[in-house]
Amino acid sequence: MATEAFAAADESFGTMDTPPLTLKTINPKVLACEYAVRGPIVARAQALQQRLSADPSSLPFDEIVYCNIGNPQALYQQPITFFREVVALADHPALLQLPEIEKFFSADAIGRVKRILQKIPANTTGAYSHSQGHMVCREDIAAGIQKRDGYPCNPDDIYITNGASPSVHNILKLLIRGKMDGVMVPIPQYPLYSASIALQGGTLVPYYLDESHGWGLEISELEKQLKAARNSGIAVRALVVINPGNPTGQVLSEENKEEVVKFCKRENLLLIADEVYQENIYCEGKKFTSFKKIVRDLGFKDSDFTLVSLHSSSKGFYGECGRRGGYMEACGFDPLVKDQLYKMASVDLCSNVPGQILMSVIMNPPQKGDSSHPLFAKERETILSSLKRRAKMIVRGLNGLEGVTCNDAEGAMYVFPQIRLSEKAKKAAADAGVKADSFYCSKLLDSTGVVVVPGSGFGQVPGTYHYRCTILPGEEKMPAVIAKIGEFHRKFMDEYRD
Ligand code: DCS
Repeated sequence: MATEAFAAADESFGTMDTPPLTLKTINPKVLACEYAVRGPIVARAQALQQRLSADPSSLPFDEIVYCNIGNPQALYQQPITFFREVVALADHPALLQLPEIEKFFSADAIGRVKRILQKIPANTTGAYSHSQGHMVCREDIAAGIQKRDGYPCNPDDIYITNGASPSVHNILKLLIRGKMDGVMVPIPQYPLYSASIALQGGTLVPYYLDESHGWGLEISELEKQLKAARNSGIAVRALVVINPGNPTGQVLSEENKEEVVKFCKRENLLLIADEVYQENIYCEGKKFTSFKKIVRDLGFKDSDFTLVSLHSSSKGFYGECGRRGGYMEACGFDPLVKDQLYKMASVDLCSNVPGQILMSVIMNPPQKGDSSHPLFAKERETILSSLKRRAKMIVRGLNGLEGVTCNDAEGAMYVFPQIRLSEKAKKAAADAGVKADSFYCSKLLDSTGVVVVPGSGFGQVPGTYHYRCTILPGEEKMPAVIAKIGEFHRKFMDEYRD
């Protein structure tokens, strides 16, 4: 069978005129993989950006506002001083010799860098590290996790990666053996999961979040979808939970998380807890509790429960997406499987060392009494309180529009409004050969310069239409962005009224 397939493929790249790679001869799993956050609408936005640079009066707006991606510093969010001081000094330790160094860098950043560099072999960020990351960074991350959860964390369970994305790829690579292996993923979801499952050739088993209950996660839905998948022969192996949610912004309650843990235990599933938005909580009365804490609170030890928890330097109040820091904590893995996970990490040699250091300071930030603490606390509070105001502002604006409903962004960085589109609009989209939500989003881009991502890129209940918009434009700009979206929406509704 396999030989036949290759023989057939050979024919298509057998001649000298055919390039070694064509769409017919590349890995079909790559073709099956989609990632809407940087999809066609964004490509169009980049083309419009070029037109605008060449001739600023060529379009009905004067700038492109990138609300398609959770990339805070691209929208001018400022980095946290302490984190940058540590990374800068670690990369150029000659600065530590300057006689007036304390005028430019805080005393605790200097102290932190000295401590880290002393524990790194050859004291340099320019050498490969242990494949899971330098032990000093893993120890600081583990100490941060322990402080957060109140339970021990073993640095050997930490795998530092270039952002959380490679952790997701690695864990799915480890898990998925073929088409009949299934991974339960929320719908709507962050498309890294669908993309990675497609690349590994597994099966995505969807479970729908309940929009009418604030994008709630219902255990009955998990049970229903698990049963359906198993009945069709799929070996369901893992459950992904994104909390706080992307693109949906919900923060799960503790009781709900307990139910999820018990469900995984009952059904023998690996729980993959994507907790990259753990510091982005805006909802009064809700707080972040890690799945690790819930698992331990329920009395499950490593020997009883297998859990992967993900975190990243890209999100939170730091938004250091370009630094590529992230980690996964893998709890309760069979030691022989851990060896394989280590082997996979070692094939990549190691993640970038400045990203490792950054992730370690994020998990072990200045404490009360440290010289940097007042500035750190102020920067943190300024960013988080502004995000909270922006989240409320945009939800209010969207809910004021005809045919639009939007749940609160309790956490994360996005809103995911539902737009009720007329038959006329749906027909116009079909005539243009695009999905109705893409049609709406590309019209929005063309008339306002605001870039959002169609809901179909994340998955949505068939027949419903959404888009995802970040809450990241600067607070002073937000009213204008909301006004532009509103003005466009009113015109669109009038133009396509049935
Ligand atoms: N998990 C979730 C839920 C995410 O939203 C993201 C990034 C990641 C993992 C991986 O990010 P890093 O590799 O940078 O750690 N979010 C993308 C998004 O939806 N907008 O921006 C990027």
